[in-house]
Amino acid sequence: MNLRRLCLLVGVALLALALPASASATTKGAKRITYKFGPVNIKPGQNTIELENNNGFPRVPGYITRFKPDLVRVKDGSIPRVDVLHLHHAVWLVSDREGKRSGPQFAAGEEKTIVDMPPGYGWRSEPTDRWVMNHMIHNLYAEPDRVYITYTIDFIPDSSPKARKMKPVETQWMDVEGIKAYPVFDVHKGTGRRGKFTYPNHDPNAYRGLGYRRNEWRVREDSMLVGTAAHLHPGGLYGDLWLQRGNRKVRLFRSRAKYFEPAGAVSWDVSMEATPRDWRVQVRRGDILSVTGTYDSKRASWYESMAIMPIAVRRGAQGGLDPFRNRRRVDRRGKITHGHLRENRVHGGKKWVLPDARRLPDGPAVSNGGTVNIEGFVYGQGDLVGRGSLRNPPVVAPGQAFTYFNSDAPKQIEHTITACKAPCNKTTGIAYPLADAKIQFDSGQLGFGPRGVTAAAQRDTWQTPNNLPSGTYTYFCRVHPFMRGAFRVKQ
Ligand SMILES: [Cu+2]
Repeated sequence: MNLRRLCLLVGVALLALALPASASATTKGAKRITYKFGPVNIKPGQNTIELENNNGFPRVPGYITRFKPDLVRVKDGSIPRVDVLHLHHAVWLVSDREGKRSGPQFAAGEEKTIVDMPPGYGWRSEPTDRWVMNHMIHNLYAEPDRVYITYTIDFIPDSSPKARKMKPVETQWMDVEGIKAYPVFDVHKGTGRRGKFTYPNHDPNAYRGLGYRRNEWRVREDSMLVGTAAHLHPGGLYGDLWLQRGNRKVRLFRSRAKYFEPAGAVSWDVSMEATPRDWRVQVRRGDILSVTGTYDSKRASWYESMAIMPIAVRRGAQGGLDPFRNRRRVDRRGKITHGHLRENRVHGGKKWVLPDARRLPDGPAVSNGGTVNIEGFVYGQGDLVGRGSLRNPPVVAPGQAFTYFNSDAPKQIEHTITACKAPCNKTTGIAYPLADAKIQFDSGQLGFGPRGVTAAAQRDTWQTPNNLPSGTYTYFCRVHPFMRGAFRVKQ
């Protein structure tokens, strides 16, 4: 979906208020202002994408030099734990009155990267600009909540003498899936090379039949790049920015994920490396920039992953290093933009009360083509969190298949059946459970949503594979990972 269509959708979206919450002086000539977008009402188990008008931006002309996103509860201002409420993404779309600047300007995922321009650079902001928020807040539990998306900016108004020396940058959106409301790809365990999967390089079906590559940007005028950092999901190792000129290609920056997570590259307990403050790269008209994302594929599958590297660009500007002549001075190690965040403190994977499904007695037999319902966040049979005989895995004969049906779909509650390594019965947290079973399967998010603007699979059923060897298969819901279940293949 292109941006124009996104903006059209805004017409039918709800109007939300964004209010300045606090202001305190910071670096010379700049004001630090926190805006609150919302309140956003969070429905039980929601995982939906919304587009809404956003009135939270400066009412005088000037420059935004720093941008720090967050998510806070309305009731007490606390930051929700990421294993409970999750800022899947927020994208701040900004357009000016003439339509010269238009598109995603700032973006955040749960890694909450802070954008901080080197001195003298900033995004132009006019009171006549139009701001739109594209957000996806994921409720991992059935309890409703209310939150604000907050963003703290450093702002240099035109009335400040500092503003006269400011050089405007714009955001060039670089995304392996191009500009889409839900730009995702799957990383399957065991794919790629030597335990690493790079998208699009390792996916033979990426961009098939398109006639162009979604991860590329052809530079239209000589320009200078000023900064970038990657957005990845758990499992992500690094995002790379490349430049091709004729038949020469060079890497401009590798944005590495620094995991604080004790279990490694498996959770949102991470900070991304951004370019060094003095990183300046000269690009020429006709150059092709591209982005790739690399994930760990040894430990688990990572469904619906992202790889995005927005670049701050001085369009039409000369200056900066020629990356072919200064390879080493350009492609240097970056710096993480924040330390460990307290909301990432519940890692999961501890002993819990759930049974080991492999030792449970057989549940009822499901006939070939039979159905197991999912309702009220409970798998109809074989739910490990359920009581008594509900826990016992339904049994299907080898070579046969049965269907999971999501009865919660009309309530915009999507569930998945995603294989996890048995017993898959430990406590839920940001690092557990994982899609780490030896034999992988995943249903997709069973449910329906607006076309192109949803994570839902646009169906409410999923059929189990009919080629599974005998055994007990444990699974979880990727959307609500406290949901655990099992089924059994048995003669
Ligand atoms: Cu679910």
